[in-house]
Amino acid sequence: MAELKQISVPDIGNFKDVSVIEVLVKVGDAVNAEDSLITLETDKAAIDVPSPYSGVIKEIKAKVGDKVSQGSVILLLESGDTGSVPAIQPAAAVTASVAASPAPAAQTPNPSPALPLSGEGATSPPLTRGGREGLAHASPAIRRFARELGVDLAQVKGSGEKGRVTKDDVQNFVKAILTQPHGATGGLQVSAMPAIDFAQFGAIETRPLARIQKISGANLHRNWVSIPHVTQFDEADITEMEAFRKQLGEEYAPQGIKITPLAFLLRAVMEALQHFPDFNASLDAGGENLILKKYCHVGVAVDTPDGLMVPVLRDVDKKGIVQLAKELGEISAKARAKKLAAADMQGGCFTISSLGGIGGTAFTPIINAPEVAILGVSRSCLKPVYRNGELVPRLMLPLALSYDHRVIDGAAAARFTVYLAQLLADIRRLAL
Ligand code: CAO
Repeated sequence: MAELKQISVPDIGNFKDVSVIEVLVKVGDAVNAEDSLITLETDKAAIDVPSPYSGVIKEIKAKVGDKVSQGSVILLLESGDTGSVPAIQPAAAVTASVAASPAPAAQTPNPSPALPLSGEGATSPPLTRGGREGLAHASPAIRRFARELGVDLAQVKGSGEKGRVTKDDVQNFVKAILTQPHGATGGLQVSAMPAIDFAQFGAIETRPLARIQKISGANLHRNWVSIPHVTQFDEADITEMEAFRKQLGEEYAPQGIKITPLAFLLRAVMEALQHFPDFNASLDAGGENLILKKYCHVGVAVDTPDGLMVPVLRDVDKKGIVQLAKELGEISAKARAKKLAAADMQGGCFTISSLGGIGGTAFTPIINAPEVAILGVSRSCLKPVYRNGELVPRLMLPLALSYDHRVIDGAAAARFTVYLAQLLADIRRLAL
């Protein structure tokens, strides 16, 4: 007949007031004799307390953070078994100690290279990627569970206390791998970031990332690891362009239109895209064909208090500089006011990221896939330039073109930036 049994901490050697670091079961769970119920952590070892009987968990008395000693009641179990509570053998504790007391994550060296394996070289089973399982912070029961599923614990981010890997973490890891679209990693296999308890080094504050940062962060990461980026640098002499821009700016200021260098850049980029159509293109999903676009929509990176957004200006080839300046002002204001619709950010052919209003001399922008190139613009600077036998002061604009090397050759990229610089240096060409 079923009987309600009180399960308590068995003989755990000389340890007293030991922390409960994980409760491995919940009310209603059916367990077999020897299944792990809770994990305790001493200063030397993590120890799983096994169930002495099979049965169903009726009530849990211990919770994470409790301090327990031999005899402390852990839970109530309804069981038909008879028998006595087995003591944990010292040998078991020693085994646990070896398996589960890693060096703190922060000091764990990562022997694997950042992007170690190609698809071909990856010979390990799908869920075991690195062989660093012995260094992960997890209880013996979780290690066993992970081993049964073929999960390399070093790949699993622990959400438990001090970055400890829990059963849920292992399950979520498996779920994430199984629901990942085929080929999503493009054959790249990277070892997981170690979970570090920064509080061990000093005071900290935890602030969740903004929603936009989470979304754009995932896209940036994908683009960065899956596209072979090269960045071509150049400079454009915008001395004349600036003089004209200022004149135009004064004319349109009463109408509330701010003419910034970016409006000229949009126009010049459009001309360059028409001259070099491979830059106004995307690879198809299979990576076998280049889709050349007959339209010209250009995205502009906008810095908002919640993170980076990239609204798209439509039909740039059909608009003049003043119209582009007006739309740029409107769309960046809309982005900052969080009023952009999804459609405002779709369909871009190329992106411009301008940090010129802020400063800096150069940076390497990340391509906004499925586009194949992006132009980074830094702050213009007055420089001595050697011309016709003498040094003359010229206003130079730094350009950085990141391109997808699967689609664009280095020579084509250099031609593109040279052409762009020529257009900006002699804006009469923009009217051609
Ligand atoms: N060199 C020198 N001055 C420049 C310049 C350049 N390359 N580009 C702009 N400026 C000047 C403008 O003329 C303006 O000067 P005044 O106020 O004296 O007229 C000032 O800098 C500010 O310009 P702005 O930022 O208001 O306008 P913009 O058209 O240059 O840029 C926008 C608009 C929306 C692109 C910009 O505000 C922005 O958000 N930039 C950041 C983009 C970003 O975060 N990129 C990084 C992506 S990767 O993380």
